[in-house]
Amino acid sequence: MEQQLQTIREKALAQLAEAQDTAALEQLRVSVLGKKGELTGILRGMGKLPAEERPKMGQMVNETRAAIEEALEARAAVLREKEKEERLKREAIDVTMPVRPRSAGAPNPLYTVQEELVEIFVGMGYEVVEGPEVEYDHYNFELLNLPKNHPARDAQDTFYIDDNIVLRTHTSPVQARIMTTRKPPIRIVCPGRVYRADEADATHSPVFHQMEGLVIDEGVTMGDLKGTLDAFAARLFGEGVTTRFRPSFFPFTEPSAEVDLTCASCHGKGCRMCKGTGWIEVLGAGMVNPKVLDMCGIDSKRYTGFAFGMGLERIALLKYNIPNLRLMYENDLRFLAQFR
Ligand code: 2NM
Repeated sequence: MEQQLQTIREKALAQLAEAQDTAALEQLRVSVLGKKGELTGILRGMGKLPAEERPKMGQMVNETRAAIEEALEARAAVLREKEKEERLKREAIDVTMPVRPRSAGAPNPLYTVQEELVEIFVGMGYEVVEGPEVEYDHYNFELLNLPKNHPARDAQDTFYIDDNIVLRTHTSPVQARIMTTRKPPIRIVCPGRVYRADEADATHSPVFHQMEGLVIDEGVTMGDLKGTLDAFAARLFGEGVTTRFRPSFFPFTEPSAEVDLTCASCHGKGCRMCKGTGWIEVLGAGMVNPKVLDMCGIDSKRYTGFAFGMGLERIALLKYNIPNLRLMYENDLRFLAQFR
């Protein structure tokens, strides 16, 4: 039995030195020290020994077990360290590795123009207001003095959802909503997407963008409108650019004007851009029709107001010399990257 113990011990120590990972070591531990292991087998066999030999034998078994356990633990420590090293090496991250290049986007010039216009008017104390693109006939037409059977309401121009609901044809309904819900003073700009059943070409699209402004207070005059738009023109296109008002007609303003800006290409001298006139048509404007004020619940005997509107596409085309509207709707990076 002593011989057997010696063999078990030597074999275990030899195998243990060979074990290359903690899993192999654990297998070894079970096969020697486990419930059905070799050493446990010896312990069981001790029952057959004469009683006087048992203590000495038991002590030897314990010594053997202790020696093997100690060697196992030492080897396990070495292997755990080795496995940790390997894992760290495997999981190492090279922080100096360059990232995969990512293509950056670029802002659409239409949006840049909108931001710029908003910035100019916010600087003059205006508030930005937005509203629904699917709008009631009531706000889009009725309150703006565009009664039933007015030519601008023709099915040709307007996308109808049903008898009472349309895709807004301008952003004025947002202003009508504000007029019906607030008291003057009112000073707002309304940028946004609008819809008209137009044939698409280089300068027309069934979906386009507008920004309209509205100021209502006691004593607001056409002079305030002129001064405001002059300041706006200079901020947008540079010092020296002013406005020229030509008489016009809109149902929602009276009087109404088409507003030209000094041609920024030739500074008013006359060129191809302005067809020799020195002026470029950019806005519509006027004094808010008293009928509109009254329909919206604002007392036209006490208050007056001015309003103006412009197409963002047209301003972007002029400002960035873009030849075709479509370029602004396709978001081709070869085009957009020129505005980064
Ligand atoms: C324009 C031209 C003239 C306008 C009028 C109103 C409202 F709601 F106050 F009546 N908002 N915008 C207006 C006036 C818009 O766009 C060419």
